[in-house]
Amino acid sequence: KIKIKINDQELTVPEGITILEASHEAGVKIPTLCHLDLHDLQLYNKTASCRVCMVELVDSQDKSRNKLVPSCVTKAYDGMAVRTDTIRAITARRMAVELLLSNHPNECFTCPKNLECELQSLAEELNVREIRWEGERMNYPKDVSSDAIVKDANKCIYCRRCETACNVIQTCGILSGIGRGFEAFVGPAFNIPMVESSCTYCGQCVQVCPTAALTEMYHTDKVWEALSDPDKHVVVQTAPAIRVALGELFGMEAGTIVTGKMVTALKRMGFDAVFDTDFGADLTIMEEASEFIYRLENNKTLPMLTSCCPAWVKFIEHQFPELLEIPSTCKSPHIMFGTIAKTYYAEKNNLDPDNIVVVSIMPCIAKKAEAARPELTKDKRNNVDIVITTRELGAMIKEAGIEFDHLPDSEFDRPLGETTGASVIFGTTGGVAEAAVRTAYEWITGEKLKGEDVVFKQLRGATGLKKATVEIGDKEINIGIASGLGNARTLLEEIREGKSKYEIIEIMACPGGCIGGGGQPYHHGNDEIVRKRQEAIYREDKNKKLRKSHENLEVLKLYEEYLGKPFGEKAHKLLHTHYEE
Ligand code: HC1
Ligand code: SF4
Repeated sequence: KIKIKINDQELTVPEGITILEASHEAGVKIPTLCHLDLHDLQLYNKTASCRVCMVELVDSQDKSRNKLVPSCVTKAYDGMAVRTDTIRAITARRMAVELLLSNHPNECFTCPKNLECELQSLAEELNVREIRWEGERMNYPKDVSSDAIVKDANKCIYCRRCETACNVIQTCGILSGIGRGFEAFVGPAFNIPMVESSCTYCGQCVQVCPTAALTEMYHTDKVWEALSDPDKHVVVQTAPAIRVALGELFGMEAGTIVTGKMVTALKRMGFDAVFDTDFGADLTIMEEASEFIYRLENNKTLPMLTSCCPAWVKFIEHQFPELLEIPSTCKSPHIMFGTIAKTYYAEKNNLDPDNIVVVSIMPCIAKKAEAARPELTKDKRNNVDIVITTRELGAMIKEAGIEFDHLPDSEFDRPLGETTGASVIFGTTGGVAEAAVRTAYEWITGEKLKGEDVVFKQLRGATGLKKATVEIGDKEINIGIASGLGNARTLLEEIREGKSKYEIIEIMACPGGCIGGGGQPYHHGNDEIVRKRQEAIYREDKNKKLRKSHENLEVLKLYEEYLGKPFGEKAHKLLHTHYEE
């Protein structure tokens, strides 16, 4: 332990701590911009590039030797004295922001990050009242080449957070510094369009970008257009992770469950039917558990990898093309849902599938690119038409003038709105594996899992890489669970080297799973938010009457009336897909 002083407050702090970390203990706020310290998500950005956290180091002998240092990377030492509130420190911090603003498009009104932008809130916090220097500006065209991510290099402040998320956490290596000095920004090597890079569209770079240099491609207007077309029957489905995060956009505590309010809001917006992607998740488990048992009993390729995360699918296609035999062939739940909406649901309700528009509300940016994949769009009748993120849904609710926090609860429509606890937990890392195990266990052993026996604790928690064993009858099933593509890489390398000991591997591209998705409300560097969403997902599971996918009566009816056997011929044709190198 060492003794230091911050603004005359004496503190005893552990050795090795930075001034910024020590300042929290003193209850002093030092503003930051490039800095990220997300312990739960293992994401640390300590580039010290923005200089917004400057503080004054006091020389007790000679004040003229005081110096300014960035507090995020300067370690405290015994006897150190720091002032965060001198005119020199305050001016230096404000100047850093003013210089960034001097080369920043002055378009806050229309910026997609308006009121969510960390540069904007810093300008307010630091009392910047004019942009003193205006001169030459960068003027790069926006990259709108992909269906998923928009890159606006003019708004890049070179904090390198996206680069850390992409290269260190996701190990994708797409983003790096380009150009020098005034013209520098972060983008794919040689500044090729995003669509030509190996980007997975996981959106983790978007989630951490403090400005609007990286945002999702907005598709809200397409939804309004569909809703206003009297010839269209517009159905909407909501992913499991939306209900535990949407409330944050309306000032609610992270982890508040807003399922009922969300359904009411969607009905008021004019959707013809409001359904739940959880139905598609239960359907996925019927197919995936059947596929797993088939592979296990017939000595086919194992481990079987889950396939519901489209960013992860892109990752394996780009980075491990020789392993494309091992992911499950199941389409993802929201795509399965789209297929069923345009076939079974259309037939049952005498609707022309060409007039049905399926909208998916997803916590994910990659789902936009997934819905546009050629093998899924070959037959437009089999897919999802528009994907919007949780944030875009929040924007639409506001646009519609709906006072979200005052809404009463409503229920999803039927039949595609019946769901179970197993499908809710898809929203968190470990959830797909747990849902699959609940079903595989009962199908293999013929025994019922009663009460809380459905909870497989060893598969739970937010850790990025989990290894667990579950006993199913006389078999031990080894399960690997990765969230974050860097963790996925670890498990895939084991497979490539012939060292994998798993029968099932679940992979989600985003740290924490879909609850930490690139399209979720911005966590602004607070990883407690993702943890609270996870707790809410587990609560929602516990509150459900039915907790196993194969108990979903509407799903069972769908097989009886339309699909035939799980993993049978018709189910295969409609609910399975293939992957491409
Ligand atoms: Fe997910 Fe999924 S859980 S991928 O993890 O399988 O996005 O939320 O909708 O499709 O169900 C995401 C979440 C989501 C699908 C399901
Ligand atoms: Fe990297 Fe993911 Fe961003 Fe693509 S979306 S650049 S893979 S972090």
